[in-house]
Amino acid sequence: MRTQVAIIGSGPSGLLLGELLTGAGIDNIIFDRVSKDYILGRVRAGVLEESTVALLDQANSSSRMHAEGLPHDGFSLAFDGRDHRIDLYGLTGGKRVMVYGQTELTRDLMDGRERSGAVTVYEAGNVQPHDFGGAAPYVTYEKNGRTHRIDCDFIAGCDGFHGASRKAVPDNAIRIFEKVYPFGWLGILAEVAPVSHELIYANHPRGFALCSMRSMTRSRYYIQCALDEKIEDWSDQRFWDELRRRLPAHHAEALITAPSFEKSIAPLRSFVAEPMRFGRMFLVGDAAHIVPPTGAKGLNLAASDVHYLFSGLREYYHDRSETGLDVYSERALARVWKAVRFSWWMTTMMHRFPDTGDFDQKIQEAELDYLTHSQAASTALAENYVGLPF
Ligand code: RFL
Ligand code: PHB
Repeated sequence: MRTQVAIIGSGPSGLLLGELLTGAGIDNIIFDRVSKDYILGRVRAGVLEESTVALLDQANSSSRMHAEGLPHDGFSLAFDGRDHRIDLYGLTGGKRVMVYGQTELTRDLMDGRERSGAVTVYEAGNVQPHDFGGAAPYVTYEKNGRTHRIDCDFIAGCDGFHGASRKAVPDNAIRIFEKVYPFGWLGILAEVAPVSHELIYANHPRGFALCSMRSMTRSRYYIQCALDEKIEDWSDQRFWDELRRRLPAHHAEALITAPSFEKSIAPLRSFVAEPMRFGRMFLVGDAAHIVPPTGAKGLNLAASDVHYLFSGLREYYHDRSETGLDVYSERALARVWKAVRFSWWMTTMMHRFPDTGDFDQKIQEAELDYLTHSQAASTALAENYVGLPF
């Protein structure tokens, strides 16, 4: 069997790339190691930049997002018992973000793919990219006891941080930059109205907390936790009590609680692999880079990679030009590093590190105080949060 672009991974980056390629008449097949239901069971990102929304428009996958998503014009930074609103809309000359769950976005893209009839192979075992250094790459996978081979022009490695694509690159051809943070986020979902109509990022001596949402009746809350915490040790009651302690009093009093229906711990890491192109294989999204979730950038970076790769592939097939593909890695990495910097900065400013004391807490509060009272500093935060241009 043959296709033009073989896409490994059916997460947001693989699906979005697939939809854009199909829309441009470029044949593609997606392979994922797990099932559709498994992918739709993952709760992850919640905040989309306007550029990500525009790409979903371009992929014809945005109608439910526009109907059900929540446009947000600002968010709150809480510290030292008070909170301060960052007016994203005012500070950026009219930009906002869209609060819409990654699960819903993924479902919309999968539905679009089903309608167009493009092929996705779920539960494909041992998916492997081959010969991407030459002119005739191919992908193999196992299904129903047989090994299948798909020949292609290009391979898009959209298979996340633990995927097979990056692992297939020889060590001497790739450079890794990494920072692992000494804490994680414990997150829950509950069927309750959010404590505030906008997100609250809270810095507190007991640790960071984030109040987010999926809708006006479904809340997503996170608290910073130690890396060795066990989910079984966190009853709902313990979670709600801890979250309340980390919020300013007026929010703590307004918090509505209910049994959670999802609870998980995510480690925090910054990671970049360079370059993002290896001959005829391109790494996209989490396969190439990870950011801590504090800046809400992971999914949005996956979208900007897709934008650059899609324009390169469209130029290749429609205009017979390789220029876009040649500059893919450089263009993508320039935007990636700015988001890595922003996510690292916001993580550092908002979290309690195990080896820091009262002095560092005071420095964080001074930085937050400066940030919230200086138009220049708030503007820099807002400009990065809504997303730098592609
Ligand atoms: P994904 O979503 O990991 O999808 C990769 C797909 O590849 C498949 N796969 C394989 N397939 C075949 N063979 C293999 N060997 C394979 N290995 C893996 C997997 O099954 C999967 O289906 O990567 P993608 O598409 O690049 O998307 C990236 C985003 O998922 C990620 O960046 C965001 O979720 C990060 N993130 C956030 N991003 C934001 O922009 N805004 C946010 O508010 C935000 N919040 C978050 C987040 C991530 C979080 N966690 C859990 C890490 C909050 C959290 C808690
Ligand atoms: C979320 O709603 O899951 C979310 C929102 C903002 C972040 C991270 C996660 O910075």
